[in-house]
Amino acid sequence: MAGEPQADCLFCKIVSGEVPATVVRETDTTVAFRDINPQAPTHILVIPKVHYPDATSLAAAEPQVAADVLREAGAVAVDEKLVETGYRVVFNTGSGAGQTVFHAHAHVLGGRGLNWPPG
Ligand code: IU
Repeated sequence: MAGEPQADCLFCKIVSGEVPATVVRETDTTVAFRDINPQAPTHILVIPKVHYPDATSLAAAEPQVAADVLREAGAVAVDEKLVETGYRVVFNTGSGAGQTVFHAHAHVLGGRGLNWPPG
């Protein structure tokens, strides 16, 4: 059923605690944890606890939870002191855009200069 945990999903396993992660924030609907392969001095993923394959399908089905993810991305930026220097929130969507884990997630990147356009 839409939104239900998927047995083969790594991020569902992080939500359940089956797979460890360095969690920095948690709410009723979201978890934020450090990326294992950081692409910037600060690189944190914010995920919904419910399973949807990407951010736009989450937003279509559960817009309040999508808003929670975005709000938590902003809270991470405050916690990590990224607001003054700037930071990027990225939702890779589809394998052609670099998405490798098909459970919705926001990357929060900061702590260095970030070029535009991204690669
Ligand atoms: P992507 O947008 O789907 O490519 O992002 C997936 C991210 O999940 C990527 O940055 C990985 O380094 C990260 N990640 C992780 O933090 N922990 C893991 O066990 C695995 C991937 I697998």
